[in-house]
Amino acid sequence: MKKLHIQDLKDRIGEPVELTAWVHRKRTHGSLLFLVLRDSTGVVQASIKKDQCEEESFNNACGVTLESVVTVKGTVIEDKRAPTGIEIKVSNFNSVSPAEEFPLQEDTGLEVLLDYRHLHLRSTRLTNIMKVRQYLMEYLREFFQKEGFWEVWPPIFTVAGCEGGSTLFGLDYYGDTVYLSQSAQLYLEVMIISLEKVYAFTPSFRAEKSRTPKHVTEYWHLEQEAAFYDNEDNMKFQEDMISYVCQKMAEKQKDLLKELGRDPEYLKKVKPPFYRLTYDEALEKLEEAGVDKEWGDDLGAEDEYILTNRLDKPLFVWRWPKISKPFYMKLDPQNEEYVLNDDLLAPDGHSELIGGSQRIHDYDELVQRIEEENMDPGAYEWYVDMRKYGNVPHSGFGLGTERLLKWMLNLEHIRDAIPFPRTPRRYYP
Ligand code: NSS
Repeated sequence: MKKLHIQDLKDRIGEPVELTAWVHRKRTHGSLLFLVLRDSTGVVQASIKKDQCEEESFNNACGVTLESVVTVKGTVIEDKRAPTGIEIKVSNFNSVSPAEEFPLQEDTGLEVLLDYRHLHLRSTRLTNIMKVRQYLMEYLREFFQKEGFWEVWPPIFTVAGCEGGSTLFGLDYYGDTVYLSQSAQLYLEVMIISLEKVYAFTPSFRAEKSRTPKHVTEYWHLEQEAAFYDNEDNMKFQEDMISYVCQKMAEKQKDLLKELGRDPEYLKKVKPPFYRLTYDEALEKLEEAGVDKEWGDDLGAEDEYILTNRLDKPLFVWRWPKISKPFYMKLDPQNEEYVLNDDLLAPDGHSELIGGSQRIHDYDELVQRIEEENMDPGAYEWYVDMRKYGNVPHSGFGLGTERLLKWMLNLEHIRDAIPFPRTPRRYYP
């Protein structure tokens, strides 16, 4: 059964049609009833006049509730006053799946909206965001294909984290403890030895303690790993990738962007080179702004805001102190107190989009770093082992796709960038 869609109606002006859709809005003017009908492709106005359709149809239509599924038969006409410039003049109306009174209204509060996420996802705004999200994933994949990368599928049950133990979710695995993946990086480092340039889209899990507009406990992580890429190649790839998806979105999805309140021109300007500050330079900037930080401190939300406020494209903060970053990052041969890495920050305090680095490929250097960090070498045995058999310099990064979407659409909170947000206090529905 192939259904007619609202987007196809513009090609059917003057023709009789039968459309099945949801009742999005309803308004009456005496003997004239207007319904706005919705499906996945958009909305259309349907007008039902008492003297132009069967009496039973008119009565049924008058009693229809919002979110009911209905089938209308009628003629498509052009009407400048209708929201989309066309209208269906209805001759026959049928309620296919009536809805109970819809519990969500314009003024429904946030917590209730989240409790009813299964219904709220029908809203025009969230529907449009989900469409942009799909396009974002598509354009990202397209970029990787264009650059000759292989997509790979790492595991979600893992034996060790790579971003520190404090945000690991552990679970019982037939009597053993395993962890939900924080990052696929260590596994991607395996895959590059055979495929050289790889990427993966996976869910990553972080047992975050803090509730902020940029953290969820489950997010979609896009990770890249490439043999023979140094840190500079890695940063270049990141800016080309971000710029590619911004250009493509601005070019192909103008209407969606405008409906969501983001000017496509803003995204069009996101072109390389991005801004760059070394960690030390970033600290100086913060000091000028009156923020005192200890060398080695991480950057907080406030700091990120100060550094990126009103920038027209993202900012790399690169070459961080070794003490503030994980064990696997390659030490800077110029000064081993630093690592060859970058964090890519989105403008206007939209937070860190990407964390990337060159990796340690030398066996002894890696063992030494694991010991220095007092980590359990047993958990990383296989990761270290592969350094014995023909490893090469390599780099990679991880991008939080919800964060990228949050910035691209200027969303206030990351929860709207994902259909069913998981936060420390919420895993329902
Ligand atoms: O911890 S990261 O900075 N880096 C890694 O996990 C590396 N092992 C990735 C790699 O090199 N393959 O996380 C990467 C990105 C970070 O920049 C954010 O954009 C995103 O993952 N991220 C998150 N997004 C949403 N919610 C949470 N809690 C979150 N944590 C990280």
